[in-house]
Amino acid sequence: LDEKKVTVVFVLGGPGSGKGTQCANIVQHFGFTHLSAGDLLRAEIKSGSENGTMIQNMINEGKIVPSEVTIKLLQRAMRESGNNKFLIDGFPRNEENRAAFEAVTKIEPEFVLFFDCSEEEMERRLLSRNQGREDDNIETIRKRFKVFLESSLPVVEYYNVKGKVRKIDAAKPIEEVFEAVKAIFTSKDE
Ligand code: UP5
Ligand code: MG
Repeated sequence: LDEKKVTVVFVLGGPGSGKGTQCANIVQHFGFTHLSAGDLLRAEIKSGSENGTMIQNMINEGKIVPSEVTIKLLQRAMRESGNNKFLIDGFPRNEENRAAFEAVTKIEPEFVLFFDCSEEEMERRLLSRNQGREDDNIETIRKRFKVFLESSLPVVEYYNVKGKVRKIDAAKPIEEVFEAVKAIFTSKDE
């Protein structure tokens, strides 16, 4: 994987802000490969890997899995994709994730999409998602919100200082959010 020819966009936002939903739309219009760090970790649990139990315990507590685990999964998925444009969804989640990814891959994100949404709305969405995610219960959701505020928002702020954050009002209906997303990806191509 040649880091000089790779384009990465980090897609960040609180639990239930719509990262996965919008990434699916971006893939169809702009030719990116969508890599959800959470999805990769859940697949790792299912595969019966030696880290599976540890990952499962962390997810059920809303805690952040050590970066070396997540970065290995991301790197493998990038290599296997055959693409060179990636949406990395739900990563980096803390300062350690961010610094380790940069050190290991030498990749700097092109920009950071940040989905801004109130906790009330995110909670409503997660409680009605019904996709069988074990972390979609009110106790774990509260823990996920706390970790997001304490550990993940500082990463958004780090990139904001660098002028890399594209903030989107994610409380609007899905179609309206995607209009705002599209405008960002289109202006980037000009
Ligand atoms: N929905 C979406 N957009 C909507 C809109 N505009 N209006 C109304 N409804 C909308 O959406 C959530 C729900 O809302 C869906 O039902 C959708 O239809 C609806 P979704 O697109 O799934 O939101 P998303 O932001 O992707 O929510 P998700 O729950 O996936 O976010 P999290 O960040 O909580 O979950 P993730 O999978 O990234 O991580 C899970 C856990 O894995 C973490 O808590 C952590 O323990 C672990 N993890 C790590 O340790 N390290 C990592 O790097 C990544 C994850
Ligand atoms: Mg998601």
